[in-house]
Amino acid sequence: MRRLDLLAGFRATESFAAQRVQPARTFFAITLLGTAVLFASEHAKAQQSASVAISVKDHRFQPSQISAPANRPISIRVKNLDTAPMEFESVSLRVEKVIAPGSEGVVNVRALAPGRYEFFDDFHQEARGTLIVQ
Ligand SMILES: [Cu+2]
Repeated sequence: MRRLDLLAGFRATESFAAQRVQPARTFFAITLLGTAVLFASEHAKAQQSASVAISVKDHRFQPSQISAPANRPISIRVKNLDTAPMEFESVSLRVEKVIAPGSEGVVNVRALAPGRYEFFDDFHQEARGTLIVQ
């Protein structure tokens, strides 16, 4: 009889312990979730594109140098202020986009390593510029 009481007591303690485990498990799950959210937002920040603007007037880029942060996709807004179409092109960036006169085009570029990336107007090759990624 005594032994049974002891066993019942032990079982009670055991189930009590099991109940105590729940909050710890919840805490662990929340911590894990929090960490995941933190990593996801850091990743989102890294993937958020940086925006740079440039214009073309009289077949010249204005300004002729633009800069953007490294390791983030870049979206380059190109405004063509001329009366002729232009084509924003870059071999190193592997992009090419025709922009109608008086309109604007967005050239999206992948995340880049720091460096200098040349671009030009393929229709008026005297128009040249540099994207400085740092
Ligand atoms: Cu071209």
